[in-house]
Amino acid sequence: MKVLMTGFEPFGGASLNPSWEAVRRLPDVIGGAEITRLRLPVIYGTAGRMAADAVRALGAELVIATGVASGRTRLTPELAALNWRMASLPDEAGIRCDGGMIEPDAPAALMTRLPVLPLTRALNDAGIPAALSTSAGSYVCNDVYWHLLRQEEALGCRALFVHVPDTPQMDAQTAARGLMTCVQFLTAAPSDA
Ligand code: PCA
Repeated sequence: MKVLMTGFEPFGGASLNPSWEAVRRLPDVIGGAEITRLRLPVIYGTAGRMAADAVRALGAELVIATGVASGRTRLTPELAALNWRMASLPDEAGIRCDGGMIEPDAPAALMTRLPVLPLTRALNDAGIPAALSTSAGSYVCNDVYWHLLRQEEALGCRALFVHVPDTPQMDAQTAARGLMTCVQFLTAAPSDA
């Protein structure tokens, strides 16, 4: 099984992005899954398109996109993506979105079909502080999640977004261990669970 893992480039003048620092530490194989890592720019639309193109090119059956959420102290799998862009911070192409739908004729929100509550429990059981989040925000992380969930059927790929805390709330090694647990849990056959 092929799995795409994405992290983001630094943004807003930061020198590192903890999501990429975690993703780049992942091994090439986790359980039976082949891992491909992709670093996305923090740009509305472009990042989501790049992630979807990579899923298509790889034939990935699972994509786990990650980004940093400063202020959080736990790994937070995201339940849903909002059809909304709104952030005071411009993206890295200089675009600022003051509030508006990503796709005007589409649903207001989309939920992942992956078992996020059992996954959150599995993370905590593995010693990784985790909590289910009901909001991926309305900046570029949410934008990527929206694009992936919206195209799940067309891509034949299940999607999950996971926010990682900023350092030093969680070090890159622990975040990477948490992402490995996500891959193991989500790629295990039901009989292995
Ligand atoms: N975090 C931002 C965008 C990129 C990132 O790592 C977010 O939460 O939207």
